[in-house]
Amino acid sequence: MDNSDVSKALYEIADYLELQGVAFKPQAYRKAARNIEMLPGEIADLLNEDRLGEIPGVGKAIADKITELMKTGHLEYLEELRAKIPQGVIDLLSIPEIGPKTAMVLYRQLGIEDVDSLKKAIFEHRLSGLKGFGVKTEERILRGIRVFESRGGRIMLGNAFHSANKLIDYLRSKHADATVSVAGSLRRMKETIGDIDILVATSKPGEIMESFVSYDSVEDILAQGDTKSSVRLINGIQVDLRAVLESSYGAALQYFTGSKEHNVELRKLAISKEMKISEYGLFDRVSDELVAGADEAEVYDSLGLQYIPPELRENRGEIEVAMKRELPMLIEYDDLLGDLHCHTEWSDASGTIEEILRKASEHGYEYVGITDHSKSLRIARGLSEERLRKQIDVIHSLREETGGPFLLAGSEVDVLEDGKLDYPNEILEQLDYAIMSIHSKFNLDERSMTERIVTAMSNDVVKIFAHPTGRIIGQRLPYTFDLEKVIESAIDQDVALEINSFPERLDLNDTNVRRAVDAGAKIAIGSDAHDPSQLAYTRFGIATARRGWAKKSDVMNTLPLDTLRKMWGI
Ligand code: DGT
Ligand code: CA
Ligand code: CA
Ligand code: ZN
Repeated sequence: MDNSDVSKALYEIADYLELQGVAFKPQAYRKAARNIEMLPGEIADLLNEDRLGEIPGVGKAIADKITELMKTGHLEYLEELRAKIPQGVIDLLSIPEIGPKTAMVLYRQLGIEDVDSLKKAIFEHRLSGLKGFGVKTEERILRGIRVFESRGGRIMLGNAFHSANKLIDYLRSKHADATVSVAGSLRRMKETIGDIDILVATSKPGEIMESFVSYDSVEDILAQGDTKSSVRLINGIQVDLRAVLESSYGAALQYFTGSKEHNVELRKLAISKEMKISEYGLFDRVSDELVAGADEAEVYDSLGLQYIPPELRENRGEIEVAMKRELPMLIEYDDLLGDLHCHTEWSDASGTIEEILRKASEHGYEYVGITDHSKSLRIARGLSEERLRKQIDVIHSLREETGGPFLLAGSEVDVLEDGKLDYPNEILEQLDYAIMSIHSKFNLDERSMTERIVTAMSNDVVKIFAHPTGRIIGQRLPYTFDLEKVIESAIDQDVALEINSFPERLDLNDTNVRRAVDAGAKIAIGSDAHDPSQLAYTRFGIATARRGWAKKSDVMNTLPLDTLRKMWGI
């Protein structure tokens, strides 16, 4: 039970009271919740020292509730509120256009319990039957739902990364003397991000907070203080900014990078070593002397640990391994020597082969593979056999003309239902390599799907299996197949499993990468660029590889061109 758990419970109470039409009390609960969120220390310490009343906005009644919740893990008052109204009704309040009165009418009269049942009711035009509601109201609420959904859930790493970098550049440009870093799940490069966390070390927190809340893209200031401020950007993303002194910057960076689960383990380790750790530093338990604070690496070192890169901090065994100093040397962000998965305007992308080549050169690559779609994939304007032959010729002649990265003639070939590839062998043989992909017939049973994949892999021209599970974040689940068997077959057949770097895909994901790498499979990190600028997406693929504990040597496209060509016999 920590600060955020307590404030969450208080916010929930506030929402319930608001739904019931209670005056003033909701604001009081929210104020207390906000102040607890902003507490610099642990609320557990205040409870132990009987000092809850010192938190602004926390009077006797709220203090009693906090005490009950923290001591028993249960709060009777909140349970009673929950018993009266389903929690989903609270979510309705987050939809623009819906206030407490409307939410309660929808719940009482139509039994609408959450956003999904509200959508259903609108599609069935059940709202327009209510007094004071019309077709116009339905449309308005539906638009509100769209807005709610676009900002409600977690955001794709790619979007968050972009927004955060712009904001960080802005803060750095205005405060050259401050140290600014990203923290939280974004620093860990998780595939989706709840909110962006930024940490600054500064002796003038007030000034940086002022710049932060007056940033161009800020839509809403949720909180502003000297140690923490929160805003919502116009794109709906929430950003938390925390300011600390240089002397505790390393400890704060460690703490706010998380994950929470990693931190919990680290705290246990500190205790076992007669130390205590917080966002202020690592301290000797007895003397209270500071052991480490300014430098993050020193925090890990002082705990007897090898430095743990942020991408590994998920409490997936990294602390134990770091204790033995056996963490893998992860692939680095500049280790790729080429990109083997790129599309052009020959199929469904924008940009020419020459433009891809130019971008590849900017990335410092030795080689780049053009892999447009195959003929069956009509929606992606897949290349007919004739067009593919022509493209191969074009690639060969461009190869002669231009310096820079070496152009490889590839193809992203669909795997048909029976495991055959979408082009006859005589054409496939003219390619330098093929990537196999499943883009259709996702609903086979596990055995047939596994068989289909394994059959396709046995074709010699296939060097990479693209986006192996087919999942699309927030849109499509992976198809059903036996990943263990596919990994085995990939190893046997010398086929690399791709980490598709498209932010919506990141497939294989981190945990599957780890399974594949542990088993000894090779990985290929492809951008799947559908525009030359998207070659930069490999950054997210590399992040996923790192989160899957992959080393440089696990990744096929860190190999120099010569080695690759020898390996492929081209
Ligand atoms: P997110 O935003 O859901 O993608 O995930 P995070 O990991 O960025 O989580 P967030 O934004 O709630 O907090 C940032 C970091 O701050 C988190 O990774 C660890 C640390 N942190 C926040 N609250 C707590 C807490 O109550 N206890 C501990 N031990 N750490 C916390
Ligand atoms: Ca976060
Ligand atoms: Ca946060
Ligand atoms: Zn592709």
